[in-house]
Amino acid sequence: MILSTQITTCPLFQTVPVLFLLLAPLLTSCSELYRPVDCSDIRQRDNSSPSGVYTLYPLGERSAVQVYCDMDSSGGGWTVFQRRMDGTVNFYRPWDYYKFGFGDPAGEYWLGLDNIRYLTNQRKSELLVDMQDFDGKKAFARYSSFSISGECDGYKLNVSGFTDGGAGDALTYHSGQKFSTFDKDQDSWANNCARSFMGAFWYNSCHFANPNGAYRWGADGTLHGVGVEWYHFKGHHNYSLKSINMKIRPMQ
Ligand SMILES: [Ca+2]
Repeated sequence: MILSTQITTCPLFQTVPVLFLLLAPLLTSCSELYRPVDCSDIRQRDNSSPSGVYTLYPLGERSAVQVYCDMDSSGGGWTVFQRRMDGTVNFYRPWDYYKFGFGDPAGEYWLGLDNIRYLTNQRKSELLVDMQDFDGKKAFARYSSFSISGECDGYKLNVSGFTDGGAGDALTYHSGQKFSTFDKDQDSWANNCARSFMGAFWYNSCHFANPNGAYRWGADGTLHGVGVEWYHFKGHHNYSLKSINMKIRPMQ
């Protein structure tokens, strides 16, 4: 008697959760439809969205990544892929960190070459580089076209269309270069630029910009060219900036 009760009741009790599981995707699909690819999507959906950390999906639902969106500069909608501001994060890291990203999206971080590749490959993008020195002087450099190639091509940089916001053009020199870290030398110099200048970048032979260099708190000529630098802004190679960030937005 007990056995037969168990046999008849168990399937009944199981029916409800099974049905619910089958229906669950339908019930929740509406809220899951919105998966912004970049910060311009968020801006477009709600133009009062403030600057801050958001979750983006550069390559579909399984590619969630936390990113800082700049909603204030030049109309907003900028996806920040590189950010230095206080020296709290060590940027002297090997290849895999630059490939996949590191740091804190609310502070200093690098989004990762794969994500930058996805974003600039899907949508033609422009680049804005904002910077500030320790005297509070601000400047920017803007480029109407920015993209990078895939890993098998060395994440080669393609940047053009410079507009001067007081920072000067320190990046065109790097266009056409592959990305280099201290453990993966793909630069155009006989020696290792990343090791010599304590950073990771699209080094040529070697740099006019070193945004991922050592955070050195301003003017310091003790070691040449190793700081967080944008040569044409400060006019020499021995000034490490207070802040710099690099961000992209689809062409409008
Ligand atoms: Ca080399």
